[in-house]
Amino acid sequence: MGAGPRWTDVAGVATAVAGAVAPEPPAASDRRWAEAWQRADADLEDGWEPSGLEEAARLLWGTAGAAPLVLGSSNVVRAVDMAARPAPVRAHANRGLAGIDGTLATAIGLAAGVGTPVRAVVGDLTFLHDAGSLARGATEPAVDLQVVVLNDGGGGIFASLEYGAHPDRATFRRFFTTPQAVDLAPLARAYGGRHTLAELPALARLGPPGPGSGLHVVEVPIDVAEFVRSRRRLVARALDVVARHLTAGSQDS
Ligand SMILES: Cc1ncc(C[n+]2csc(CCOP(=O)(O)OP(=O)(O)O)c2C)c(N)n1
Ligand SMILES: [Mg+2]
Repeated sequence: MGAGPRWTDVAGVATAVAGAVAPEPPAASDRRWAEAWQRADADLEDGWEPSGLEEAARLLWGTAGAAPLVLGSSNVVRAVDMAARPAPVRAHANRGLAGIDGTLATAIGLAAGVGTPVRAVVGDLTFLHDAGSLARGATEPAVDLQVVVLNDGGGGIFASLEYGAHPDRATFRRFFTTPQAVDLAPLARAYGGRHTLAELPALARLGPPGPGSGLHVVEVPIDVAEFVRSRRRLVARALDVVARHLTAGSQDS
């Protein structure tokens, strides 16, 4: 039996399910292997220049203050994972790394339930997918919600995945990037909110949402081409670093 209240073998195919395995001190070779990975990681981090997307993620994480932070899926949560420095931030994210639906509803529910201002950081499609959640029943209390939209003109993540190599750029844009022709400023106003267009450097001065700030949509233009170039450089360097630190023989040097 496992230590938990239910069988861990959901499909019922195991003949034996073990409980906790007693930890054993790692063998010297395991330790050297782990240390080689740690050195490779530090080496990679050393020369890393974050792209605009990751810089925005780092700033928004670092300036969240006491406001709970809701992270949109796709590149946002990944950029925070890559770039954020350790800080006592209360972060929330829906459904792991996938599902772009319901993120604004989550942020509004959190603000209403916890009773504090909330900052949400989302991609442009994530924002548009759930913009209807910004509608407030006329008899419902307002919440203080700052929504930072990292607008890279559609699903930027697909440019860095295998679909990004599609030979026909128009087809790729239409069916994968799916950029939208929606003006976020009047949209925010229609829901009783304010809208600010903020270039990346101005983000450092964007404080967390405060009591009584209501709905504030902060739109930040993000250069997706720069993100893709930076990601390619990072992958190339990662392969190089791994080759140097982890190929046979290099562990003992
Ligand atoms: C409900 C739902 N529909 C579609 C998808 C597929 N999907 C994953 S990421 C993504 C693009 C999201 O775009 P955006 O919010 O702008 O984030 P970016 O990729 O630009 O960081 C889509 C459509 C999904 N995850 N969930
Ligand atoms: Mg996007």
